[in-house]
Amino acid sequence: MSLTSKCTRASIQLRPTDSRSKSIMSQTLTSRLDSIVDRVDNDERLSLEDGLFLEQEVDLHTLGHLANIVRERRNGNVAWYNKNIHLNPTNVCVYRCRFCAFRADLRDEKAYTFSDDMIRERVLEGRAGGATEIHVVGGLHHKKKFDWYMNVIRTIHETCPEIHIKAWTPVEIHWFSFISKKPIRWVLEQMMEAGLGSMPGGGAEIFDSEIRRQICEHKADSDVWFDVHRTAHELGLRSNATMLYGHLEQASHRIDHLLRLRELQDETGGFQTYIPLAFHPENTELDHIQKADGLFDLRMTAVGRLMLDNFDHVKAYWIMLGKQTAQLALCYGADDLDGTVVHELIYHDAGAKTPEGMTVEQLHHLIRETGREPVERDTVYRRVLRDGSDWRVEDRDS
Ligand code: V47
Repeated sequence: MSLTSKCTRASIQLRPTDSRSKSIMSQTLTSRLDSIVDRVDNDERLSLEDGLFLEQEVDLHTLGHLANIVRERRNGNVAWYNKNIHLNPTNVCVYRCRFCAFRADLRDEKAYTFSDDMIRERVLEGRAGGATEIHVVGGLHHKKKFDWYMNVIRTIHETCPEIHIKAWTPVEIHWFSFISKKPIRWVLEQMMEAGLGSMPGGGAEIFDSEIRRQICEHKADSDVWFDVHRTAHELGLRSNATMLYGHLEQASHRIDHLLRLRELQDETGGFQTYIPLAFHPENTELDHIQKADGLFDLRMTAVGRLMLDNFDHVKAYWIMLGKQTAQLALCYGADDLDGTVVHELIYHDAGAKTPEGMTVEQLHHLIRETGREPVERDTVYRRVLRDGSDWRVEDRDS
């Protein structure tokens, strides 16, 4: 195994000044890596210092090798995917996150808001294509009352009760609590009654308060993000978690972010999947930043897999990574490619060049090319048995 020394980044290692100290340093690094390898082999927890070491000192192939051990231990050779459709009911948003290309002001030319008929049409399109899930997130509209957001969920559920509704981030739930003047728990209960099935992982960005202040000031902070997920888990909802990387953050912020996720997962066990998200700068206020490259994306996938020892799944969101990096990610810790993803807007507004959706045949081809076995899942990772657009979930005991 080889080690890299990236001296230009903030580093936990001492810089060598002569050949003797170089050799001492190399021994120290090697024994540190040996200790990590042993712990990964024995399914033991890695520390904050290990996380920084992995990020800064360990080469990508070694990272991938280690992450793949964890990936295969949890998911074997399976690569999960689902048939899903996206609905962003409005892009009008009171917040002005600097990384966001999707949002619009009330009177912007590109501002839009879905009517009930448009929502129904989207859901019926999903049903006709055999989607098992609808992923719903959007802006926080200046003029819409809590009931409008409730109506989005109710309309979807009434139109197609069998489709799983994965909707709203903690940022939205917090906003609903603010406009309804009701507690978070009440908001979640109302949404569940209307048809909410689980929550996506968005709105996490980077939990560090100083970075958060610089990229999304005013929006719900990390305490709120965790409070909403904790409450959702207590109510029996499963949820996902993301991390937005490749903007103003440093390695220490990323490892801190992962450890905070791991801590809540120890407490509740309610997270299903971790999704590392690369910042796409086009059409944002941070467009001077160069997008992270594929090698860095793989690094983030692998480090996430290694640090989040209590998460079952790591997603390679192909829409964001591009198809080839997403394929490689299946050998660098990821076990899930997300889905057919029809009508994605958040990444495409920010310059993503990937298609807005993929067919099941294309997903199968992509997965099989990597030597993995494609398995369709529903939102809560039950195997889906499919006959065209008809589907049912496999009994877990069969
Ligand atoms: O929270 C917004 C990110 C997230 C940009 O749970 C951007 O299954 C990059 O959470 N460049 C929303 N990222 C997407 C999300 C998600 C995606 C796929 C699956 C799941 C899941 C969740 O997208 C936001 C933010 O972190 N984002 N703008 C941008 N310009």
